[in-house]
Amino acid sequence: MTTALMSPAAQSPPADEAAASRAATRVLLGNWRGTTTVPSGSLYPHQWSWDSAFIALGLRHLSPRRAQSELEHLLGAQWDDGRVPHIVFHPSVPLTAYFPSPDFWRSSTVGRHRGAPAGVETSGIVQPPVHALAAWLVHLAAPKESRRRGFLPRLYPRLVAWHRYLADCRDLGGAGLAAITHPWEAGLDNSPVWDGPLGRVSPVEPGSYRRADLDHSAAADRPTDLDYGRYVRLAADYRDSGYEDARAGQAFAVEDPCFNTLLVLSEQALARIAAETGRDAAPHRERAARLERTLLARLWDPEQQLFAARDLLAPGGGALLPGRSVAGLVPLALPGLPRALASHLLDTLTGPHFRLGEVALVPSYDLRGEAFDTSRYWRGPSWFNTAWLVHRGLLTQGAHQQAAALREQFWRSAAASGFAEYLDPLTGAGRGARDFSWTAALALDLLRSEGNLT
Ligand code: 9WN
Repeated sequence: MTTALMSPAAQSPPADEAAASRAATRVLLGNWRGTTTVPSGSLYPHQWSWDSAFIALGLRHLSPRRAQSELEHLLGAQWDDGRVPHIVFHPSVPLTAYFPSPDFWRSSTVGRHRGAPAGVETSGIVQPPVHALAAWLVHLAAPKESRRRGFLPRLYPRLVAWHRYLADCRDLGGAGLAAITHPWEAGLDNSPVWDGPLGRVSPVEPGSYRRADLDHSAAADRPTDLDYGRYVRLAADYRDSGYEDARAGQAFAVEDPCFNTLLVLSEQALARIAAETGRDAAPHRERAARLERTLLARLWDPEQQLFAARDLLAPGGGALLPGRSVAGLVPLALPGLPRALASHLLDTLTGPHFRLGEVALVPSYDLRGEAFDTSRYWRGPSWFNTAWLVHRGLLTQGAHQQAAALREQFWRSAAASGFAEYLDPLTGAGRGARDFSWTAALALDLLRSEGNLT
């Protein structure tokens, strides 16, 4: 697809902001594959679900048309049961480029009875539902063009079906929240918070598959082989069940605060989309309020002073998981968060466990936690998408000074690290892939949005 790009200098930002903006634009142009953007040309050469939502937030400042295409293509691969797959595979990329590949998931055959599309291969698991929020923000960037193309009216039924899938098939705890059944579904794959529930899963034989990620990234920056063995077991068992979501069949079932906060924000966005397209917004507003109340009641952890994930399969019928993860700070972005909880969360964010302002961005895991690791993936390193969510949370709670400081640190470290996938929180050194798409997209978004919520 050919689409016109707005000049990166259109809003004349100061010189070094302009340079960062140009560099971020180059990354996004380089990773564009005609209808979607790959998260990384080397490590992740397909389309990922929550990546595309974050990428669209950057693209909307360059080409609203490309931002729309990113979301349209992802939702075009939605299954008839409403699930939005976490990966949509590019057919021209060799099977060996990424594991697990299409011949592992076999969506078009094994997933057929759940309505997996016939013409495209996808994974069968999901990722956090940030899409309706992204669609709304993409619309706001160019409302006329969005209306002309019927962007929201076309997306709305698909977004509704996506949220319905989560309500109907993933409410495994029976209280109304969505449960994830694989750590990859959290997006924070190897967070130490998963160590307990994941420890109950028996890994597959080490020689039964080949990791492609280690061709591109240092082993010390990535999940261990033992974790991978367990990820593969969970995914293979889910596939072999025919991608059925009964709680009885799951070896891992967790209600995650980041996933569910994004669901609340997206349901609120659906209300706005419904109103904009002449539909009834009230059911979405009511559902968002219900979800928010349930999240506050079920996932607030008064001992750790942040939100925690609930392990639905813990002995005794469920328990909050120990360990402070950045996922537990994401509810700061809830506009209805009670003042007292917001104040506790801000204390946790600035206190010794996350040290906002003293370390690089926001560590993915408690700096004082036993499992904290400066370089291994989601076990400590600071990631840009969760920092963007915390930044949104700071704005939502009116913490404007802290938000402004985080915004500045964000785009500077994004550009200085070559748009790294993640950072060592103690040194600020880049880790994982470079030219990583959501790092560039979200830096661009903060540079262009000047610290407001739209
Ligand atoms: C598995 C693409 C994805 C992100 C996830 C991140 C990582 C994949 C992997 O990369 O996960 O989905 O192979 O490690 O953890 O959040 O969406 O960027």
